[in-house]
Amino acid sequence: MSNTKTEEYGADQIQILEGLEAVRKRPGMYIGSTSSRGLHHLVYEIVDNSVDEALAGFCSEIDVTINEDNSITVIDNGRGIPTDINHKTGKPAVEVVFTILHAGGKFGGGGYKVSGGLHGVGASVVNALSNWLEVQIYRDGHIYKQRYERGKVMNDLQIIGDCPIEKTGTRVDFMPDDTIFEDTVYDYDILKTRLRETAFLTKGLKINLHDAREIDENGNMRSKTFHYEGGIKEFVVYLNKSKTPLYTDVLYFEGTKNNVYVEVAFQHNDSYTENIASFVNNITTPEGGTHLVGFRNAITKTFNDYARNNKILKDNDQNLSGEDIREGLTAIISIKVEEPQFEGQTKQKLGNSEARGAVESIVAEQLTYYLEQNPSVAKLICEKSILAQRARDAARKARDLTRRKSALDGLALPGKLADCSDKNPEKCEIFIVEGDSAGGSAKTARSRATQAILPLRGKILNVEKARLDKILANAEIRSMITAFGTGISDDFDIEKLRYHKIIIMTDADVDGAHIATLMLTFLYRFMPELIKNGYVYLAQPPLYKLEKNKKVWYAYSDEELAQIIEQVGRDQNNKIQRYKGLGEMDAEQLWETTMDPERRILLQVNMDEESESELDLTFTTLMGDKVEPRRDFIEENAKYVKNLDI
Ligand code: TSJ
Repeated sequence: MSNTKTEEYGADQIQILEGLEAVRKRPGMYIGSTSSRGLHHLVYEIVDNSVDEALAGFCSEIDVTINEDNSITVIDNGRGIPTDINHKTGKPAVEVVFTILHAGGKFGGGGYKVSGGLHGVGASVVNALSNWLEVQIYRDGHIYKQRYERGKVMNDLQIIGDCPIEKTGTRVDFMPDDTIFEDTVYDYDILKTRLRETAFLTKGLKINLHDAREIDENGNMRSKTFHYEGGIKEFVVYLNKSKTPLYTDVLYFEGTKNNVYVEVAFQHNDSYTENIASFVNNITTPEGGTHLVGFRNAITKTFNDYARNNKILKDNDQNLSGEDIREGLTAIISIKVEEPQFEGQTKQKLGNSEARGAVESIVAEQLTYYLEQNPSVAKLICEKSILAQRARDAARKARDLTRRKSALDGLALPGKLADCSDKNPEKCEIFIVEGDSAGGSAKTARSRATQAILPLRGKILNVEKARLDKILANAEIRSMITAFGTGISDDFDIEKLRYHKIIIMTDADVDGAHIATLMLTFLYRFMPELIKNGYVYLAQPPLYKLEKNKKVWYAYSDEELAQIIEQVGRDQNNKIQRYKGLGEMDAEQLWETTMDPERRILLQVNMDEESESELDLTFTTLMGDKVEPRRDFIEENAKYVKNLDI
């Protein structure tokens, strides 16, 4: 499976560093945050230990359960955490694992091999941050158990029963500490996404997720199993599911070099965007690093060599650029190294230099062979790359043109824009409004000094489905670019941004959600800095208006409407109007409910490091070519899109 077979492991190999009080004092240092993200991180920290056991070749199945009380149970069928006495501490190895920070061979070399956990701190941190935690070990025909509360040992490791000698494994139950976490309710979908990814990255490993809070009519828990014999090859199939692949094979190469185990899988689809996710020891590296560079170098070189040797590129033709070859490419790069070095501000970029050479030579060698064996696939990719190259040239010309034009015209703002009078970007906001009629109301309603209105007609271009030259020719998109003032892609300059709030205002229905998504896709692809800096917002128009005895209430959700009805009494004097679109509100109502900074609700669109790749996936599903699955997805998630916290 991989190169991580463990050496002889004993209780003595565990290193001891420091106590757990530090963790409770500064939890953020160990798990990143005490928000919902930190809460979910606890589960990954535990599960990663079982994944290590699977990577070592001793565990084939993991069960994760969200219990009714939001405690978590993780069970694996590995060898069971060692129970023998660690000579440095005089305590059972398992107790050391749970009570001493950084215990486990993670940092000691040998013993444990790390799979996950960006913060790589493990079981003791989870223990320190749990109201209670219980571990049970099936090993040597016995069932061992120990309980902890807020990191403190409650009893010595005990044998509580016997089991067949061949039954082995580890079970951990824990309850996150509600005095530490802001929110202690687990989200099934968050765990589902992450566990699916873990299963893709660990081929053959079966992971079952259960939710005891949701029981169906047959009395069964909501459950899902992830089990992929094809590993990352199936990951690529999954990512391209809503796309049209350019050829049927998923290319898959694997090998070990310089002590680096390398696996890559990829397939082109007929879109124009590149979707590459890279991992080191099952940890995502959103900022790439040496392994990604190696992959890029290998495919650029190999395809150029192939195209030259086979006269697809003539002597006078310029080389294909990496970007051209990666157009429409979906790829997973997964490597395993003994001592990963993470670099950059967020420690999400691989630094190990040996990884570049390893990935580069394994991919170049095996891809060269593959292309020779599969000339029709080779030809499809080369031809797509050549088209991409031509489009890129055309786009450059188009962009040069727009650049020159705006230089001549000064700030040639779009005709449809009703700009604000204040010129201080920090005070200014721009509403991007769906439809001319809502745009009209918004122009009447707005506060002229600081609020600008840009109405857009109908759906904007889906930038996932068009090449840059076409995108730049689109009138709605050009209006946005000129209104913002920043330029795009290489020319992008955030200093020139004219508004520090970009507010997308669409109808509160499925179409509105779709338009908002198209807009966010555009911003994400071409001006990600706007999202990263928190300048992008979604307006929240109300869903209902309730009128009674000349008083008016607005409700932004079904629950809120129910609350208001309860408050005012349920009788025939209640006049309830359901808003189907912004157009049904007059200017005053639009102001009161959605635009007035004193009263409105805005959702800020977030893109933080860890979810960056997830955002990509969400958007790809939303924006795929095949209309049907996309529509289902949007309908299912219309609410989610509204509450976008990507
Ligand atoms: F996080 C944790 F420590 F609490 C935890 C560890 C939680 C869960 C659910 C499982 C595990 C875990 C640890 N599963 N399997 C193991 N394996 C070992 O610790 C182990 C077993 C045997 C040997 C050996 O050399 O005999 C070595 C190791 C590291």
